[in-house]
Amino acid sequence: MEEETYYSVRMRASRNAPHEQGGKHISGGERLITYSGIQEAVNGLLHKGFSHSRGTPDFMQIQLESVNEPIKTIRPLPITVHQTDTAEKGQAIARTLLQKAGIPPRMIEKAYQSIAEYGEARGAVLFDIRTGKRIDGRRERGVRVSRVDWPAHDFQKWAFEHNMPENSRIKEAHAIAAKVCAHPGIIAEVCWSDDPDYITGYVAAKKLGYQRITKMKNDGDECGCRIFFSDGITDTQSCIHFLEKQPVFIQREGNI
Ligand code: PML
Ligand code: MG
Repeated sequence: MEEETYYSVRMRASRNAPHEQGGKHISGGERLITYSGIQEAVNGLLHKGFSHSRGTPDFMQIQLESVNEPIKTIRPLPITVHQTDTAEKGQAIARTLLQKAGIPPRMIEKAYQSIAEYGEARGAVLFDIRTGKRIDGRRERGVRVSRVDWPAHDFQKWAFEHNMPENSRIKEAHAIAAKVCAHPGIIAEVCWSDDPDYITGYVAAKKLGYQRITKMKNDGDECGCRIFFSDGITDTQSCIHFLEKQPVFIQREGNI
């Protein structure tokens, strides 16, 4: 039987100029689908970019590439929810969870001291917990986790079983967290959105699963953050290559 070709579709949208010319980041999105899914994916990404609380973009790029490498299958992380009523309490829970994941408190402190700078990156920051330094070398671009998707039927079942809303934000956050935690050199991730109307974030770790924290910042705040904590990565480029280029499907059941 002929293998079906998969395509990576990526969208990025900004305002005032393209990102690389200093425009404000509005939205981004990723899909990994077959030919028959391209139309729906492009429409969905177009809609996502143009219905954003960070503003209306005047630059958008939608890029399509065929994927030739075999697709790896990864299980979603187990989920725990922490209900918080203030950003301070939410951030305190996040720090405690990062410590439980194995990050020394002084390294958590060090990362948090640079949150304002790290939040400026469009993608994620890779932070080495042995040296306390950012190691991705990507400046304002950061690392963009790509080529990851969660096929609709499997995600819908998962959302139903876990009593979670069936929306693309939840799907993408869980897919990214599962891919990131699957890298042997990354021990945890912390993330909260840069969208002013979205205050929920999470800590994810191999040891802890996806720990959802319902309030990590105040309403209206456009400062988000995504940090991957690495421990003992010797080849940073291969880690970034995995995050950006390794095709991955999230799958809750069936053979892997
Ligand atoms: C984002 O919107 O960029 C990240 C959202 C993270 C939280 C998703 C959730 O569990 O609600
Ligand atoms: Mg956003």
